Amino acid sequence: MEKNNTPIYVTKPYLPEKEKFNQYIDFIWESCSLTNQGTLHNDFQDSLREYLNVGNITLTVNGHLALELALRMFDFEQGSEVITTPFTFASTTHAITLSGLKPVFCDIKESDLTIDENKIEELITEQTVAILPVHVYGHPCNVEAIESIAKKYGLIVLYDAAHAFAVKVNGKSIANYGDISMFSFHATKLFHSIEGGALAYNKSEYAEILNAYKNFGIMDEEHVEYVGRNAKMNEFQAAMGLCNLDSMEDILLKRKEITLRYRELLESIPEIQMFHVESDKTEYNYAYLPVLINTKENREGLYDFLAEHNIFVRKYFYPIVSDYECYKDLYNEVKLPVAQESGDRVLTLPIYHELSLEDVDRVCLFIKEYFKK
Ligand code: T4K
Repeated sequence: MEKNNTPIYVTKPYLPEKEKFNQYIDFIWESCSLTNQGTLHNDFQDSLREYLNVGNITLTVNGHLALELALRMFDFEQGSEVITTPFTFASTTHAITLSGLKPVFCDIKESDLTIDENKIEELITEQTVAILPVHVYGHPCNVEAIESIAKKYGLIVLYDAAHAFAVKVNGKSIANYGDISMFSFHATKLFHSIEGGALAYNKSEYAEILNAYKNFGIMDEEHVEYVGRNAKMNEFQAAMGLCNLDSMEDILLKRKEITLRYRELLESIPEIQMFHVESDKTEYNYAYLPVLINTKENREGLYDFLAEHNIFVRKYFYPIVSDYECYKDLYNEVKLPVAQESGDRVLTLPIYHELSLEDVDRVCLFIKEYFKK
């Protein structure tokens, strides 16, 4: 095999044309408005509202604080229970815990690794106030089933849609499901604003309070109505977001092309299970390239083998959250067999705009070589 030692990481941020970004930078220099809901912030908010086809957008400095703001908005009684998935990034569970609420873990489905909607009802108690599912890797949860459970029990649904930018279900933007959806615009996401996040929702009465919460609870110069945080997105972040939003079509096409190449090359390997979530019902965003390896031993072996060849894949999401040092004592008794096994077998392969099909071929050649041994 030809030796190519250029490192390939799991992801690489998309960067717009420097010239285009510089035009926004010139504008910032001229206006000397750097943060606190400036012109670019407001333009970005409007553009996102249109792109996501949703009633309201509240921009934030990152996705995690957006989740905390959304949880705070509902003023849940401290200690109340929130049903969520253990198969996610630390942020989802930490946001619940840091809000003084109790995460209750529900197992996931092997078919797409999202929360198992058939296991939610058995976890509902008098203390349950909300469901916080994750559209993990951009795979949409069963939004209809979750909505009907929430309606039946009077629960709030807050989606962690960190990975689900541009996903559509039943022809509708995913931002229209649940009470609020949180999107992350971190540099590692298919669409980013360096760091950044947004809350998307259709109830306009949430806007005033969320906008106050992200700015210390300040209503105007003489009135501070809420105990708020500082979670404001600045003008440089908004500039990057505005630049990148124009490239979405190109970004999605490129990621689809990469995904199809991986499928073509890997689907015949019996030790590897891939995911197909796009359908008549679902427009997917190709945000990640997760695969399940047949055993944990092979997952670890393949991870190391690829690293030896300068290919740095990731185990998103291992360990599952209920096994973190900070949570495991609380969840000893909780059985989450599908999440546990998926965490033991998952690998996310490199996918990013700049990744060439030759790079994909190189990754797949090494994967094939590993399984030949
Ligand atoms: N909910 C979910 C489900 C999430 O996945 C996340 C974030 C959140 C909530 C919270 O949203 P934010 O508050 O972050 O907006 C990364 C990201 O930092 C994190 O945003 C993301 N999820 C998580 C899944 O992945 P790390 O620690 O794995 O990233 P890191 O720094 O190891 O980067 C991965 C690879 O990307 C590197 O190997 C190289 C490349 N890279 C990264 C950065 C930052 C670059 O080439 N350039 C860069 O600037 O967490």
